[in-house]
Amino acid sequence: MASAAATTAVPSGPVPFKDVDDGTVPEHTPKEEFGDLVAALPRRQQSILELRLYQGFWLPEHWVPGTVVFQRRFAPRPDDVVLASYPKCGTTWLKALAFAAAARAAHPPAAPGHPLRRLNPHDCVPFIDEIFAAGEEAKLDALPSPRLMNTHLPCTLLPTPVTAGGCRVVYVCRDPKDMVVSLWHFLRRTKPDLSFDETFESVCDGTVAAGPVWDHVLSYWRASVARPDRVLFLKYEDLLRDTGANVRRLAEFMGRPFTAAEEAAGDVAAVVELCSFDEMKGLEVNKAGSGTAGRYRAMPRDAFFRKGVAGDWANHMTPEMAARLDRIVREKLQGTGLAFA
Ligand code: PAP
Repeated sequence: MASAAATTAVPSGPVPFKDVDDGTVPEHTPKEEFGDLVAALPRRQQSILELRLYQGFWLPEHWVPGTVVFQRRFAPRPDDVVLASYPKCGTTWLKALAFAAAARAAHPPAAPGHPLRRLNPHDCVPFIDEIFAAGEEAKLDALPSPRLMNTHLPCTLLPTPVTAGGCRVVYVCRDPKDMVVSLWHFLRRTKPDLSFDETFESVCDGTVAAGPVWDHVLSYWRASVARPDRVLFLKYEDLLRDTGANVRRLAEFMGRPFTAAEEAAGDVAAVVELCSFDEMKGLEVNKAGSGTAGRYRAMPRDAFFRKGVAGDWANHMTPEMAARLDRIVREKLQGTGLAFA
């Protein structure tokens, strides 16, 4: 007689993280374990956030313990895909696109019951360092392969087994001017009187969460140049221009290229449609209330779907401000082969 193990179908990933998160909370967290390390780091207050300078980047204080444990204990699987981004540069969209493309065999993108129609993308793809911050890495271990996870950490802060090529990394960047605008609107959901100028200045001088932004972008750019087979570098503006072409690149990079039959069946277009701004913004799950996973627990879900365009900076900053930020970024990126148009 076949054993139960042999007759039970082995689940295949990626699966929505929220569907497998049993809600258990460990007794001890890295916050206690690394309290002294955090307290010894240089500190700056930036608007609502307490920042600590950790290995060259200003991290929100509450990110640091999880980052340390992530660096020390994360063991990538070869088929893992880590989605990386600077905040407000297309994280939510990339999570949706990558999940829809990678899980399309189990969840056809046009299906009414697709997980992305009932879960916010942040509930499908977990923040890795946050899982480590909560001491919940057993939940990551329990995820079936291939796993999809994400981080806002720069490439130089990722665990060595990841930067050594132990898994694939997909990075999305965005014109920093539009990032500032998006960040300001997002932070205002928590601090309505936050001035745009304050947010802008913090980005320009680098003391902003996960900043300086140019060092963040360059860390992944350099990695993608050195190891294009391991690090895929995407731009939000390119995704807007031709989402389908980038979904194909993404699927191929993740080791799941669209077949001719899938192309003929319109599966690429179905992924694009499912993850489109209007579709995602219109879903009940992304309109109602707050309560995405972890870090964004208290954030209204609609805060992740504001406008979804390129060039909104022109409605928020003077030409002088735009020229100043452009100049800073241009100088920092000079000679690297990377530029924002
Ligand atoms: P996060 O880092 O906090 O998760 P992130 O998703 O990177 O945020 O950024 C949110 C931006 O992506 C918002 O930009 P905006 O403020 O300029 O409008 C949001 O509207 C945009 N966005 C979210 N989902 C999509 C999507 N499906 N298509 C295009 N843009 C999107």
